[in-house]
Amino acid sequence: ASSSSSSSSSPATAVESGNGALSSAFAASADVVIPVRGITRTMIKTMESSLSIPHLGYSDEIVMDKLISVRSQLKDACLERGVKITYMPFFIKACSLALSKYPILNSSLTGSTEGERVIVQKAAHNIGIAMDTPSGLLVPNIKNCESKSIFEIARELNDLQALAKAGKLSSAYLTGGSFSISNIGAIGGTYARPVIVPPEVGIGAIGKIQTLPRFDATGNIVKANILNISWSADHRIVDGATIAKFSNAVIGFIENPETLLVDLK
Ligand code: CAO
Repeated sequence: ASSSSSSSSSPATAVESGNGALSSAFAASADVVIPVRGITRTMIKTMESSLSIPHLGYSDEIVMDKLISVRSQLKDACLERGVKITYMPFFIKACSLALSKYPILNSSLTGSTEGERVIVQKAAHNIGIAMDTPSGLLVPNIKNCESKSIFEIARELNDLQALAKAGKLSSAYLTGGSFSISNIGAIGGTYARPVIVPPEVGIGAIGKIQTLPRFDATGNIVKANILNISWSADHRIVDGATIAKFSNAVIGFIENPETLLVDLK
């Protein structure tokens, strides 16, 4: 999930960084043994548990033209209030609104035997954000996005990024998530196959915005800002039609950001 490079770092330094990603620009002269601990240990545990979930993959593209314009209009005003606003808070809010329509995606499947099993649809939209931090992949969550404004979500995301950078994310931020988003496009790439974070049942991966040719309503080729979105859902309790409808709802909010105003609280 993350990488680091430094022409002056030795293999020993890279091992000490603890993120398990050795990407020094020189060829190592000997094998390096990396102890599995900390975030790497947690990642192994989470991913092994995720393997037991049958992942349903679904992707689509989003025309970002209107949101790019909206964000550029709001960017300076938010900065004056001390908050950097990116596309993420809009995606988080759009997902929260879509989760209200399709609450099965904000659920957990509990119980290990057939008789014990129940689906718990959660009231709180605690949306996890996959973060590439200096110590590796972490997924802190923003609690109760259903009752927060886009500005409040942006402010919390700024705070989480600062805490992650300083290595100070406490377990309160890292537990209790109910749905996740991974902005892999912040690093690069278009499509992904995101891995569900148990006990959640859904995750979305956002690709990078690309300027690509598309047809307009009259059949002319136009420049469009396109972002690909890839979803994974737990196919034991979420079917293909539901993830497709959920995705359409998110796309509707992002392509027409004015529709986010209707549910403003
Ligand atoms: N396409 C185009 N531009 C993007 C973008 C995308 N997908 N994502 C971010 N940007 C832009 C932002 O809008 C911002 O632009 P300005 O400089 O003009 O303001 C800039 O890139 C930097 O954004 P950011 O990365 O600081 O902030 P963010 O809110 O978009 O994302 C975070 C925050 C934490 C999700 C991101 O920094 C990150 O860590 N992404 C990696 C996630 C990851 O590791 N996923 C894999 C998980 S599985 O191993």
